[in-house]
Amino acid sequence: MTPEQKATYMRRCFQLARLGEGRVAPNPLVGCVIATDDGILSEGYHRQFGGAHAEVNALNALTPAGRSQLGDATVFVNLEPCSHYGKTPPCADRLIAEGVRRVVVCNTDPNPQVSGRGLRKLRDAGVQVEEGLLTSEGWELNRRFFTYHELKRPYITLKWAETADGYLDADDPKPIRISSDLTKALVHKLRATEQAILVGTRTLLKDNPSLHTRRYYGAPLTRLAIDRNGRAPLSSHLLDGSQPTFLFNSRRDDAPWVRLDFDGDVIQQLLQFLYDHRIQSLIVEGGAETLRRFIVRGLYDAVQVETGVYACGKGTQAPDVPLGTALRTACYDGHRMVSFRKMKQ
Ligand code: AOF
Ligand code: ZN
Repeated sequence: MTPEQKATYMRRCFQLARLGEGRVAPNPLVGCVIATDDGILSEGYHRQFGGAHAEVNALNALTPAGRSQLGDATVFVNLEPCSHYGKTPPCADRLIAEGVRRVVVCNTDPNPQVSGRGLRKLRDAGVQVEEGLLTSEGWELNRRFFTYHELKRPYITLKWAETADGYLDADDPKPIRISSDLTKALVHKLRATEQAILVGTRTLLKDNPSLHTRRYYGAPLTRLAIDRNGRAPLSSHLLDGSQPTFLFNSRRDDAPWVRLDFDGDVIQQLLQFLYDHRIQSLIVEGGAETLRRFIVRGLYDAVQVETGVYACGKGTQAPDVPLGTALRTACYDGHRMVSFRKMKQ
């Protein structure tokens, strides 16, 4: 099989994997293609959390004719086949039992229950294994999963909307409206692809945000707020019981309140809490002080900024972050939407 053919099949795995977006977290997005030099015999992907893994779905999708060619075929999968009994039996065992002779893998699995054991199992059984094909594309696809396991914290996106002249908010007691109906829907889309969203005390009290994803489909997002002195009124939207919610404070520890040591490092404790709750991605939606606390420590991976069409003249300035690698730029209703990856240090 030519290197071009192999790359094409691996990219097809990425496409398949993406079909699981919004449904498989905290599991990774995984796609699998079983192919020969002449073409694809079958395909599969991890469809939902707790369900069959990509390799199993691809093997189950083989026709009898396809199955008879399995000994001559190559199994492409963007993540190392697992070696552990999780919610499903090990994929490596199934591949071996089916008589697969060649496997091409993109990324190894950083999950401590796997981490190389899947590949070893295959090799020990005489399967020819090639690893490391298109690793950076695969890393990008599963950036939340890899960041979580490698850095022991969620993948962090800083997100804010600023006025045309660079303010998050005017000095008025009432919050200003920056997003349009259309860009709100896009913000809901971003929220729907991440697992948790955080706001600070001032935003919680001033904006009374609901942090919903009503305008987009997806699993319910976990809502988080920092409320050191427990000042959120019981009528707060965040206390409407509609989605999983945690309020970090210094006093109470009964759900949805979570007590933290505010004399210590609050951000670190909060990230540890998310790690312990297997939350792999976080949007920090403001306000200025909360964003600043993440920025000064370089504790973020991506930034998404919406620039609205109206100026407000004075108020709280939007944060200043070093521009990294541009991911997407778009314009809706005259609103500029820019997202970029943090500059590599
Ligand atoms: C694979 N193929 O398609 C996926 C894998 O609880 P379980 O059984 O679903 O196992 C989840 C773990 O398995 C997950 O954390 C990751 O390490 C691996 N995911 N492995 O061989 C797949 N989704
Ligand atoms: Zn598996």
